[in-house]
Amino acid sequence: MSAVKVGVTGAAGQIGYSILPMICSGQMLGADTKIDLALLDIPQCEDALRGVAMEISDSAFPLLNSLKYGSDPREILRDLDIIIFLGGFPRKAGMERKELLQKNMNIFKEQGTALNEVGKPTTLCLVVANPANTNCLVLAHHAPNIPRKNFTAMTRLDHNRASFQIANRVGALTVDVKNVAIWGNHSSTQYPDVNHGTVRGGAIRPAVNDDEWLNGDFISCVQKRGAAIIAARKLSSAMSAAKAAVDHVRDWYLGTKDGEWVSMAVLSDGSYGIDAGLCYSFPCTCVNREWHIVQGLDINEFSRDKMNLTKQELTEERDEAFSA
Ligand code: NAX
Repeated sequence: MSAVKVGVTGAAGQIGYSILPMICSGQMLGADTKIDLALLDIPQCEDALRGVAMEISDSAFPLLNSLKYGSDPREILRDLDIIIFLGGFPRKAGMERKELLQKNMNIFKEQGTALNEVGKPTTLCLVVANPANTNCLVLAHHAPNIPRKNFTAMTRLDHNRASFQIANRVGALTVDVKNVAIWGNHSSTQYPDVNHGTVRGGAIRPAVNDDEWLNGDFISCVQKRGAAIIAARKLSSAMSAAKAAVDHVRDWYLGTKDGEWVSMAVLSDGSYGIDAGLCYSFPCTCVNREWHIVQGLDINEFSRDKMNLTKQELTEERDEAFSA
């Protein structure tokens, strides 16, 4: 089998440092798949990126077929099979949300334009950099040569966090928890939904037997977990974000397990009343490198309100992003 060409932007950053060894050791695409790695960062981080590339080389990963790096998106994003977009402008003290959004819109406009010229129609894109859903929408908008279905944003970290909270509550392992779902934005308005999930093969609600917790602290814990990690570590989550990105790409590229779904932010097709085109997280299954939104789930009034709230936030973000 020929090597899979994997690109990572923002590769000199914290998530980059965690994800690159996972990719090169086969955790993402399997132990038999060779990797051609292409790393992008900004010119100001050239030295740091060179250092990361030296460390990757020195790790002597048996699966690493080739390695290139640089700061020109047209050169680095050319002809890739998979791109993980970690690079973005970080929020600084005193910065307005709108300003952060605009700075990142400019980055994703530039990278989308480059991708449109040098990408392949089969390139699969995962946007991790925040605001992830809206960055993804902007990237897709500026790369019309690539199918809309190839653009996704990451809510898998939220999905994994929700699975852990349930497992921990009932004394199970995360592998025993299946089919939680994250709806909406990767932000504090997201809705972690356990109504269709199972733990050790039985429904989550009766197993947990505490609706007050499930409808209250559980939801806010998952919504605010990123902030809790920053408060504790003085840095944003990186190891768990890297693991989630690897999980997202693996399941997309190699397929989800029978009877199981994962959460992915995708360009809505109008399912569940979410406006077509909005980048919204849904429960999805994947087969043949294509995602499908899980259909036919019953949505109660509590869920509908929460799904609408996060839809509203995404609509505002989208309008701001495209108003400039
Ligand atoms: P870092 O600030 O450590 O690294 C970001 C890297 O991106 C830096 O090396 C920077 O030079 C580079 N960069 C900036 N502009 C670029 C451009 N135009 N082209 C290429 N590279 C560029 O951040 P890190 O902790 O690695 O986080 C990366 C992104 O993931 C952030 O936007 C962060 O907010 C986001 N996250 C998203 C998560 C999710 O679940 N979707 C969770 C984790 C994380 O917070």
